[in-house]
Amino acid sequence: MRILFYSPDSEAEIWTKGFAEIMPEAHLHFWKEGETLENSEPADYAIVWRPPISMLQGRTDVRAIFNLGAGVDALLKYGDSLPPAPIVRLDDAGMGVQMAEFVTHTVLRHYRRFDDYEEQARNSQWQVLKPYDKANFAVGILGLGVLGRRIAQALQHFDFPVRGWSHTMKDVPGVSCFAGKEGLDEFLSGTRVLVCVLPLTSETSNMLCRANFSKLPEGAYLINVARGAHLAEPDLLAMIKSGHIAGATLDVFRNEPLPKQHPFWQEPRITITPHIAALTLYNESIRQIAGKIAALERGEPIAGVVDRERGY
Ligand code: NDP
Ligand code: OXD
Repeated sequence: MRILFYSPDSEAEIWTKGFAEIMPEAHLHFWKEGETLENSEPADYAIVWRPPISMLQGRTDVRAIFNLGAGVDALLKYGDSLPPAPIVRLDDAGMGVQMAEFVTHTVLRHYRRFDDYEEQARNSQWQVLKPYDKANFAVGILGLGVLGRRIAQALQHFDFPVRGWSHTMKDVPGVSCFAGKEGLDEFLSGTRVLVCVLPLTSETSNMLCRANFSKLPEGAYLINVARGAHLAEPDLLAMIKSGHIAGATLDVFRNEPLPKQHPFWQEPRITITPHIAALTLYNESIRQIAGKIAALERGEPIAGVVDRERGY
């Protein structure tokens, strides 16, 4: 079995070794610029992370394209230039627990005022601050999918009121659920910490904007772990300056790496991390993809097939 592979930021040797252990029949071929179906051997499957379209365009050989991440926006942006093969995303694969760690840490840091205490410590200031009231500290999660639900579960352990917003109505124990455009305003009006873990689609792009921020209570906090294009950047800066938004932790940006001259770096109420909220884990991803290839070879259905119309 021949697998066409592209993931420029990760280590080829680890993938080769990992697949060799679990799928000895598979040969991983690392795609190089200039290779097309015409001038290279056919492949059975493709495994990719943010590939150039020249890698995939016109490839009628691959039976499925596996995305080495949960978000498929970097693939779907190519539209009809993509081969017709099913696109399969990573389904948790160890990312759920990382997201839960990242978001829980950030919520606790803000709720327990560690961000304020860090600022005080920088000024050698010893002062006890008024604690926030947990009953008024609801965490609202935009996106109640694989990762959003895992985040909700983790926050519930600390007794935060948790709300979630999705496309179709959900029933998640202990979570106040809202759905669709008609449920958004009510969801936002009771959300003190807004967590974005939505896929990037034409419907969700720029959702984190002035109009929606205005519906949050005064002093709300933003955590964006989804995609940079969800956020209207000037709107966030303006809302932080006005005091309506207390601060934000941002893991994803329109341009990554975030350029050195970007104003976010100068805003002390914004905490920046370099797209690490949930990293793609080698072993978990290899196991999941190998299991799905085996299922496809047996003619069985698999989870995580992307709906191209919906965009996720
Ligand atoms: P899922 O597909 O499992 O979940 C997506 C959720 O978003 C679903 O609940 C879906 O609703 C909801 N949704 C989608 N569109 C809309 C809409 N228009 N209105 C309301 N709700 C909507 O995705 P995952 O949880 O696996 O991943 C989510 C995203 O997290 C990824 O797409 C990626 O962008 C990001 N990510 C970021 C990482 C990082 O390190 N920063 C790492 C991994 C992922 P419904 O269930 O009703 O369809
Ligand atoms: C993903 C990501 O989508 O790493 O998995 O951002």
